[in-house]
Amino acid sequence: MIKIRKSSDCREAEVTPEAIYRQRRAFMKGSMLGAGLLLASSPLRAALDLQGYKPKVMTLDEEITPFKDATRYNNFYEFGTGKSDPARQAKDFDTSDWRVSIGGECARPGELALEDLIDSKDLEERIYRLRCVEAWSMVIPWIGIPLGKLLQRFEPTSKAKYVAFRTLVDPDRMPGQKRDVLDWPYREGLRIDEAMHPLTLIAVGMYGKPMPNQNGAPIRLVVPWKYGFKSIKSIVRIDFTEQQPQTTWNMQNPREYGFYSNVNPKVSHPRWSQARERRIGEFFKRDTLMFNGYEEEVASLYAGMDLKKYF
Ligand SMILES: Nc1nc2c(c(=O)[nH]1)N[C@H]1C(S)=C(S)[C@@H](COP(=O)(O)O)O[C@H]1N2
Ligand SMILES: [Mo]
Repeated sequence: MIKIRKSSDCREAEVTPEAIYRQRRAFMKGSMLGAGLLLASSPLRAALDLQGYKPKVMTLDEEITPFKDATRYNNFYEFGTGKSDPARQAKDFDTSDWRVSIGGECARPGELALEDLIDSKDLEERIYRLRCVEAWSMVIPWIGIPLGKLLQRFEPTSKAKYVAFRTLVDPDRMPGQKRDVLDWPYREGLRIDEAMHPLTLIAVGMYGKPMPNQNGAPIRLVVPWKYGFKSIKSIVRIDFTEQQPQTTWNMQNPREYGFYSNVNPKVSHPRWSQARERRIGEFFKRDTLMFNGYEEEVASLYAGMDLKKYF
């Protein structure tokens, strides 16, 4: 079984991000990679200086999904329900002046612009597997910071047992919201210990670039041991809560989607097995790993829990 390095083994990169990508070219086939971190003008560039960051790098010795697949095969219902819809329909989504509100059970609630929320000095690159509940998977080099590092600044109280997330609601800018295929806003939630886990990332970029719109610009969650739908995109609100928050897919179909949604090859979706998956770009299926391959890091969070009941 291929293991990622544990987060505690993250090494501080001495080299520039460009050099890191050059080193990795052997297993990176994305066509944009020659461009390294030379960013086109973008709102994020002004807000967060991705060119200047010296990332800690968490590697994963698996082939990285080509950039064009990761940006053309998406789930983002705010921009349509087809896999190719988000790339087209989110093309002109304007994410400048983005603000995120943080509230609920914390001592220092606030509404912050992106650059006040995330210090570009803290940005790290993390190559993670992402496993969709629909049994396809990818390997993505994200840029972000551990969510816990962001959350602790707001000083959660002892009542903060969960963290709830919401996506923007704006049907004029998110045309998929003109239909009620989901009960908008898209909502997600984590138990506080899951949110604080060092693997949980709040991401603002991928492949050395600002987050593409279709992948959840300008700021999204990435929880690598859970099915992809937990990784909520285009976040505008984060609340610490005492009660377990509502989550979109659980509200939509509680029989099929639980709150936890940990990747688990032994617990089938009611309509299909979760035992195997197809890596985008590969022909043969591969076995799905317990907790998506992050068992060593996260299994202790669920010690004593019946994962068939808490799926
Ligand atoms: N706001 C929002 N976030 C979302 C979704 C969505 O429809 N809306 N889809 C989820 C699902 S089902 C998956 S698999 C991942 C896909 O992320 P990607 O398109 O960057 O691969 O985003 C998740 N986050
Ligand atoms: Mo998904």
